[in-house]
Amino acid sequence: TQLVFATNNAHKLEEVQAMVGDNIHLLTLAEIGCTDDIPETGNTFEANASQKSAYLKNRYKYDCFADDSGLEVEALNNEPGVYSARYSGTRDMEKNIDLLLSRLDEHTNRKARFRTVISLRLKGKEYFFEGSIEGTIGFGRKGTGGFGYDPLFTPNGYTQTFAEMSAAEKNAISHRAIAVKKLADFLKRYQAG
Ligand code: ITT
Repeated sequence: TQLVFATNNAHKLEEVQAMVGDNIHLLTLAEIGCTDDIPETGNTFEANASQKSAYLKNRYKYDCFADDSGLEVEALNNEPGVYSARYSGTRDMEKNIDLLLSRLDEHTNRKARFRTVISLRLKGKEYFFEGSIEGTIGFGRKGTGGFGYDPLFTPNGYTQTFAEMSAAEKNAISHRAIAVKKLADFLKRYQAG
């Protein structure tokens, strides 16, 4: 199967391709000649994932899926949430992480969760798959792997941040892994029946 993954985030692409294996060949936006800045104006992960997949489907007619994801921090009323990629007003993750740490400064409640929502568009229908993982936010960065807020996030039951884990370890337990497993199971059943 070939399926277009509507993302400009190379880290997401790498993670998801490793998760789905060779059965599904993920086509990138570059491979289908799309260099558009896909609009993302929703207030929820669902709305944004849906908006991204709809844009690609309408404009390029490909069956495709999109991932909208982010970090929800309990003490910050679930910020940065859908604003995770541009929390500080820029896509500079150093600044985004600094801002998050400073806003959490006076808080002892460090609980957070990562969430992913996937919108799949297949033969005129839309399907959603989601995943989340609970954990805590550290007081500084730890580790150099992964991307985004990974150096801050330690999943419950673990002692390492996502950025300290190997890619294989993160990809076995992450919010994205949970959502992608549901997507892959769906595609398997879909093709069988
Ligand atoms: P696309 O919309 O092109 O897919 P994006 O990076 O803009 O790429 P989002 O709008 O979904 O993606 O923003 C998600 C942000 O949330 C991302 O830039 C990271 O800062 C953060 N994030 C998402 N998943 C993450 C993960 O597994 N580890 C760390 N941070 C993550």
